[in-house]
Amino acid sequence: MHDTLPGKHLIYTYDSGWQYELYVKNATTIDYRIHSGPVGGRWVKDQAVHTDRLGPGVHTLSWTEPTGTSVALVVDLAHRRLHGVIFFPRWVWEDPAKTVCFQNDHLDRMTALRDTGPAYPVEVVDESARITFVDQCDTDDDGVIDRAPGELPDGYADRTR
Ligand code: FER
Repeated sequence: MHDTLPGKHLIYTYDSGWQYELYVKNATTIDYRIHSGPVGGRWVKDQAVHTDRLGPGVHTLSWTEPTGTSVALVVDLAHRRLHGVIFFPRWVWEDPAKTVCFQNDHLDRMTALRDTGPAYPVEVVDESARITFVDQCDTDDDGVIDRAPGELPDGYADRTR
């Protein structure tokens, strides 16, 4: 079951304390929510991603956001570890709050901010994380990530599984 990435629903905390939630909708699409960190409160549906399987339980995901932020993840489901590299454009790193929203409702604003920049120098944030929650959901389920992080029941992201 660790060899299937589509349908996986994960919650993980980077060593920096930043907490993220990821739902792999299918092999080329993710939905996600950011629970804490500089872009805490941000959430996104239907982000196009590239995925691959490196070996038993080990998968990669990588994508570029409409903001120009790029992310590359290695997910080790068997050991519940994850490694992320986030490449923040300068404007996001300087004022992350500008990207905190339900991005799908603000795509034109995000791409306009991206095009205004500045993009450089890119801030590379390289972190490992502990996966605290794993569920196998159906694919293409719009109910897994369907509201803002702040609208979830108390303790939602603290559940372990
Ligand atoms: C992650 C790291 C970064 C992640 C998403 C991001 C869903 C997105 C960051 C951004 O757009 O600012 O592990 O997983």
